[in-house]
Amino acid sequence: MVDVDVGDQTITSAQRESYERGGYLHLEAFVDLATLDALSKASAEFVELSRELSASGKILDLEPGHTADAPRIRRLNSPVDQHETFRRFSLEGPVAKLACDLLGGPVRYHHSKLNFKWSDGGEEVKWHQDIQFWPHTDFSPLTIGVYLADVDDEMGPMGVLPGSHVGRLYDQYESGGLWNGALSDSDAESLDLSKVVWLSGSAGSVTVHNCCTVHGSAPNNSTRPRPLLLQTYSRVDSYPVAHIGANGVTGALSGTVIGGQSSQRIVVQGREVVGAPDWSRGGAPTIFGSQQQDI
Ligand SMILES: O=C(O)CCC(=O)C(=O)O
Repeated sequence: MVDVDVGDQTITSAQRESYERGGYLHLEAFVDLATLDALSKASAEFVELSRELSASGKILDLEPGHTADAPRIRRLNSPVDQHETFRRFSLEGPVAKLACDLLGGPVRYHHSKLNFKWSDGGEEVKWHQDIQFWPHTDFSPLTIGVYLADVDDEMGPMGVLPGSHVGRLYDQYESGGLWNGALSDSDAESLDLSKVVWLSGSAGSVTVHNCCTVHGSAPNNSTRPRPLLLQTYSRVDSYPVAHIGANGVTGALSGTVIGGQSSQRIVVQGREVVGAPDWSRGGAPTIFGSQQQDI
């Protein structure tokens, strides 16, 4: 369990309603300059680390053209597990508080990533919804993105389709049965993409999108990388469904409860189950140990 400073609300009720209605939010100047500087320094450490690598690994996902002299990083995986600055920021900092404010109480951290979208052609992210990647027991999960640099329209900012979070949940497999992780061309063509909102913004601004919101981003055609630090949280009574997609491989800190406690209550088919404590980190006692109270 992690405490967050429960001081002032990070958002107004109008902003929360706007998120609930549209499935997204964009807040300018949300992260202060000192924090932003610390995040950028931590990020730069991984750029240096990448110079020693010639292929993607567990920590860094590299573009094919990556070299020591001209790094091209696609993603830092699970920054929260890689660096104390990222851990503190995502689990105790202003974005954790924002998640609590948006979800109306304690939250459960799920995963994090830092998408660099490198300069001069850093790759597009096709239209997709997140919930199919890591289904939960409800649709509360949301992802908060923090731009670590100023991002204009040329740099492939996050694009969201307002209202799509209450619409259809798409099958993101290809017709041959391969996982594609994106809407099919025909499903994408069925959407009114003229309504997409492109969330360009200055360093320190944040984007929020619900797990069902259709979103994506264009290639980065500028000369500057577009680092976007993303972290996902759900309501505390929402749980990832095991053995589907990324659930179970989202890092050692996945499941951390922020801003309160978990009552371990879950509603399944309309019936409330008061579940046992979380033994995923400490190992489960046997029923004998629990019943004899010698755990
Ligand atoms: O980096 C982006 O522009 C979008 C990232 C995203 O949607 C994802 O990684 O799921």
